[in-house]
Amino acid sequence: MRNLPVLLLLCVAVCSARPLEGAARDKDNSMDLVQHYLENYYNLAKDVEKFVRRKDSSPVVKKIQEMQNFLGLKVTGKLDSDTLEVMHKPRCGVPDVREFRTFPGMPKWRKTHLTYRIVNYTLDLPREAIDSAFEKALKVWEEVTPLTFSKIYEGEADIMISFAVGAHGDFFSFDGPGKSLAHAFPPGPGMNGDAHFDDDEHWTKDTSGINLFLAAAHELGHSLGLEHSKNPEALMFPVYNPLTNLARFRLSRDDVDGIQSLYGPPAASPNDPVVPTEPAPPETPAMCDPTLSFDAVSTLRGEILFFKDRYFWRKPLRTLEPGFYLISSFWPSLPSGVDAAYEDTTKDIVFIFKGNQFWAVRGSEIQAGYPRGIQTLGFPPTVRKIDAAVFDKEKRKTYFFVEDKYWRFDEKKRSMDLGFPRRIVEDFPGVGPKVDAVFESFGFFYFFSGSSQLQFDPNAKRVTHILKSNSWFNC
Ligand code: TQI
Ligand code: CA
Ligand code: ZN
Ligand code: ZN
Repeated sequence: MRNLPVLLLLCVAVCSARPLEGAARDKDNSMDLVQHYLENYYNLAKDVEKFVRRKDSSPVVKKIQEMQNFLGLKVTGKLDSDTLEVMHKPRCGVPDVREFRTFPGMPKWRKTHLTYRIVNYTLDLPREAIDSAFEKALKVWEEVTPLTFSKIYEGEADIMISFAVGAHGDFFSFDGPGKSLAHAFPPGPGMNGDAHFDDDEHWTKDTSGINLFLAAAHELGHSLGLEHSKNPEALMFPVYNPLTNLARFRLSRDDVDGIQSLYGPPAASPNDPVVPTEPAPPETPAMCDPTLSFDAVSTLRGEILFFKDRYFWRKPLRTLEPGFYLISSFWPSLPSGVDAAYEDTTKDIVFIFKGNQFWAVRGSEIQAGYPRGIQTLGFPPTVRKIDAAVFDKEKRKTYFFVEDKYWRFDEKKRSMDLGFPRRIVEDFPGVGPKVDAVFESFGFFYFFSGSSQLQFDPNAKRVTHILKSNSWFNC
């Protein structure tokens, strides 16, 4: 136990200054007790070694102070007799740790859609790594609240993010490498909500320096109204923890409780179960499940991508077994549960739709300037989402399916053709009334609806085959 010597020193200091009464309270017993007490009720030990130590205060002293503060004792940071006495009292097993906190007056954003702007960039990392760190950090909070964020590139955003050194226009100058790493202001107008990062730190993608994603997630917690938590498991714990397992990063229950105390949980979507069940880990779809349906299907450079929830299957035409991947492992900023996707083979771009937004990806790269609103394609505001989309390379037209209608987009003119929407049943007899997904292969359109799939010949205007949705997977 690495912290035992610390306790020993402490105890020697305390004990020699003021010997403890009572024969039973010999040093060894007391130390065991203190150690156990702080471990069990104040989360000591498990985390002590993990944290970067601050110059003035060892974690043990901090824990003692925390406990004294909570129990209304004089905050000395020392094991004085009052403190030891409390520790000897019988206790019930509920930890005393008061956990998340909000700022005085509980400031929070009075709207759910917030803007952010990355005003400048550190040279420590490539721009896209910085964009992605902030995107991922915002997503951490977005996933557990009704809040949504969009990035702006000029003007005043709710959350202005910047890198600076030394004095930088607020009362909290940075201080060269180490110590103060970053800070952020609670919600409100002007400088409130903003987050500043010390450019004298070495910002990294991993944890060799200060991990930008972790710091951003912590500071954005402040920007949204969370103060520090006493729970050492929490992202909002006041100490940067370089041993965080980034691959398995999760908000703690305490962070979620904290942010939801301000904003509530995410808005229910129509597909949510009526009776809230356990927050069960999301199910992994099985490719040979006969009831399998897809969110969207598209080609990509001669392969077929089948999107489902947070995942997609990738099927090169020649290989039998498709690969199965997390969407976020290919495109970290894409959402899960996409609505539609199509490949414009002439541009080598796949367009991916969710809600009223769409993204353009070339290979693994999201194109600059996305997401855009679907209204920019010519949809009226009444169209809230697209069910399916497919590109016809001969005519260079894209078909968008929305409920029981479809629209035709001219990729050369970049505008919607006149005379649309039309009813799907009129021009795609046998298909619909609604479709989940569609893609094109060797001149055929393949339409998906639930667990069935239709091969459609657009020239003959008829269905040529009825298949199961997962017929491409060689089940
Ligand atoms: N900066 C402190 C922090 O962000 C500043 C601060 C102290 C603060 N008390 C506050 C901000 C109360 C808002 C409300 O906690 S720090 C990180 C980082 C720091 C930075 O540089 O000491 C963490 C402390 F950058 F990694 F997020 C902890 Cl996790
Ligand atoms: Ca610093
Ligand atoms: Zn500042
Ligand atoms: Zn903080």
